[in-house]
Amino acid sequence: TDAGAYKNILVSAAGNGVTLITLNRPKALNALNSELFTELNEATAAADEDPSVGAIVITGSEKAFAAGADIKEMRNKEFAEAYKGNFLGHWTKISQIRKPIIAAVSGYALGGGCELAMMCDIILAAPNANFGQPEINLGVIPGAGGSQRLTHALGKSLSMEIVLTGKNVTADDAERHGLISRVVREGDVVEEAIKVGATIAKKGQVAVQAAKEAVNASFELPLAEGLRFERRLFQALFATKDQKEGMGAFAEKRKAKFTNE
Ligand code: CO8
Repeated sequence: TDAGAYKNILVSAAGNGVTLITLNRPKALNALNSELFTELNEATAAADEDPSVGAIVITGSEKAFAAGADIKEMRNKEFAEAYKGNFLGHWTKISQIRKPIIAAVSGYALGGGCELAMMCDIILAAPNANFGQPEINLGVIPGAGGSQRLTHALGKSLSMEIVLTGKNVTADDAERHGLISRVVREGDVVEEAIKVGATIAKKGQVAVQAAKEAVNASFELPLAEGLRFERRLFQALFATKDQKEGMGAFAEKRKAKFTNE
């Protein structure tokens, strides 16, 4: 899709194989309405298919990564309509993107915003980032992974406290408890996320996709199955030119030039 066709997001090439997607409803603190998510799905799917892209960065504004699903859009929904129409079911598509996605979070990442960040593979945060699942204050519960991915990341006690009381956690707390990989200096989070993306985009892309698949399998498979899955993928990579190039370059003391084959 032509990037100019999107109304709720901005898509740009950040160079070095990185696509930058900026959520762009700043006045609504990037509340995630259905149209925004459809656009996000289209833009990430397009990047996934584009051979010149090796990683995707998703960011919001200084004040808000995203303050949640759009409450005004949801407030009058009824059960039958939500259920039959699989309301917000299309949100799960982000987690099926094969290329690495890095969330660069500044400000509020609440409700669906926190869930979107957790659907990404790596979360980097600005010092003002704030994570939470305030759905309990709205008479509902998290609906896009908040009760599951948050618990995998933070453990039971803190996740329960966040989900049951609606309290938010700071960037430092999120780092301390393993929700994010690190806090980045003020003003630098997007640039740093693009740098990480560019580093990944330089690797052999077959191995990158296999690595993402293997790490994600650890959230779904029992250990023995996960180890078997990892080993099979590892063995399969000996069928790639990138493996010959990578190991050959090491032995010959030169830099590897991967061709993604
Ligand atoms: N939905 C719609 N509009 C929003 C949202 C939102 N989630 N968050 C903020 N806005 C709007 C405000 O209504 C306001 O609009 P207006 O200017 O027209 O009045 C504008 O953004 C600015 O917001 P505030 O004036 O409130 O800004 P403050 O700085 O005073 O406060 C807060 C910032 C604390 C973030 C506050 O806006 C807030 O509490 N927002 C709601 C946070 C929230 O409850 N999020 C969870 C939503 S529910 C959810 O995400 C469920 C996901 C389930 C997915 C299910 C998939 C199957």
